[in-house]
Amino acid sequence: MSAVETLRFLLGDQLNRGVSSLRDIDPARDVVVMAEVAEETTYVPHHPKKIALILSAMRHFAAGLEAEGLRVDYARLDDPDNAGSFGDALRRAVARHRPRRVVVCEPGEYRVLEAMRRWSEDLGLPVEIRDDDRFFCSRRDFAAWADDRKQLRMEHFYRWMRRRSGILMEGDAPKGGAWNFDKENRKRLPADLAPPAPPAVAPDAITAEVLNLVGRRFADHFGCLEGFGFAVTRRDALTLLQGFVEEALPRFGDYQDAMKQDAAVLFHAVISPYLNLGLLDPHEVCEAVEAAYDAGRVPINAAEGFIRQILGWREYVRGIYWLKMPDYAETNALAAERPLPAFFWTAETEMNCLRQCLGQTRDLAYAHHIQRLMVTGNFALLLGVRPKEICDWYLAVYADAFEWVELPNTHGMAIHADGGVLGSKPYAASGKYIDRMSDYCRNCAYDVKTVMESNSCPFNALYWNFLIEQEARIGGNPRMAMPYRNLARMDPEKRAAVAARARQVIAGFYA
Ligand code: DLZ
Ligand code: SF4
Repeated sequence: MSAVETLRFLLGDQLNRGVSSLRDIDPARDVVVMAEVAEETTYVPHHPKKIALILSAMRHFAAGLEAEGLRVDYARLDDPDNAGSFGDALRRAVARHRPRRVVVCEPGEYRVLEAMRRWSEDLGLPVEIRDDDRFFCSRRDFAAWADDRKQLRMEHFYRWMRRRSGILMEGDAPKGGAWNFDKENRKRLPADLAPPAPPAVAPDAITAEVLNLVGRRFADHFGCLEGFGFAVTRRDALTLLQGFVEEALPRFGDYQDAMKQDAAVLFHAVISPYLNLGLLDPHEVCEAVEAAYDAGRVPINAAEGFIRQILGWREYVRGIYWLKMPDYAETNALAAERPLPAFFWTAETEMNCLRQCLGQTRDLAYAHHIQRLMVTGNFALLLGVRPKEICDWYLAVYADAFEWVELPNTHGMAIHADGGVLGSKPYAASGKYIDRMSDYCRNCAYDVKTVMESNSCPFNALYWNFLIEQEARIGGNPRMAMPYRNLARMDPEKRAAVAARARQVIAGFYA
């Protein structure tokens, strides 16, 4: 075997043949190193389906590289001498192959980047950390965009990205005549409208082996492994993307924010795990959606709403993450100090909206954006859960959660712990919002219409109590003017009674 020139260390969320660390690979002299390691599977207690998805996708990707004639040094989690961490795995691979240098693509998490920056010194070898250019906007370009702005806002960034990429543009003008059709993404779901069957791929032999391993090893993690249906190859992920564009996308725009009892997916794509692992590329996803619009197969509110999530929101949160880390994770602008209630890890609660969203998270490692933002996230915001506890929960339980995307969405968007870096206001809402956007309240033991009764919806007392407790911090925010005008109409006795009712409700969460 010829001497090894370069080790190319590939992480579990870099599963794309075009990734920067593989681009100039020399099949004759280079070796790809991939490692399933205990530290990555347990630094938060990931959902078993998420672990299975990542390990199976890694094994399929490695097999594809080998089929192409590349050399892959692959460490399995159940190898008797498994290294335990990325650093150890690489050290051992360097000892085995004695390369001249190591090439990696930058990771999606600050914790891992910090470790990577020490590798060169630890190994006594050049370690080249390359940009992750699977995104529309590089970290450098985002920093330049953000540089001269007092306030960062997604809508400004998104329009800049539309112009820059030419996506959904007709010359200088947005297709459909407007930049944003957000107001047309909020329809209630008609009771008689049946969504298409949720996407699913049957496990093959490699996945079956991984499911067996994960079932044995991570039985104590929250989440159920049965019914695993994620795609684990690029080919299957592309098939699911195509199925989404044909079947669900036409209605995605209308019902993007809707929620329905016992229907997890509705008209959503569930492609975020594949995008975040590298199986799908955001450019091809946007192109597929724009082509469907151009061909007259989907309305503008669907195409624009979807593209906004990928070209706008996803890129924006990544930009914020890298611009603001590591300090970003430490902020606690609303002084939230309560622990995460235990039912987040069991789904056992009488609050139907939470039982639905938590139960489906346990079963599928999936919830759509409004379930995450307006049910679980809103609840954590109103209750004042410690930022790190709720962020680690999201990072653990969702199949698509990697820190670059999870942290800004939770810490910034959902619980406003960043004090408004990412979004302009806290998305605080009472039960009324949940009732408007779902059928959950109709099936709930609590009464969404009242605040003070023993069976009143807990979100209602929590909502008013949140406004009362946070008045000094957010009462002056112009975007909170309306809720604070409503609060101003509440006399002092009523305020005290609401606060007392909230204390009682909160005590119940920890009983
Ligand atoms: C999330 C995850 C898990 C569960 N397991 C592995 C693994 O065994 N090997 C691996 O290379 N990557 C894994 N990952 C993804 C990493 O945690 C991810 O690459 C970093 O958090 C950076 O985004
Ligand atoms: Fe949730 Fe309140 Fe509606 Fe029950 S009544 S489903 S707790 S919002």
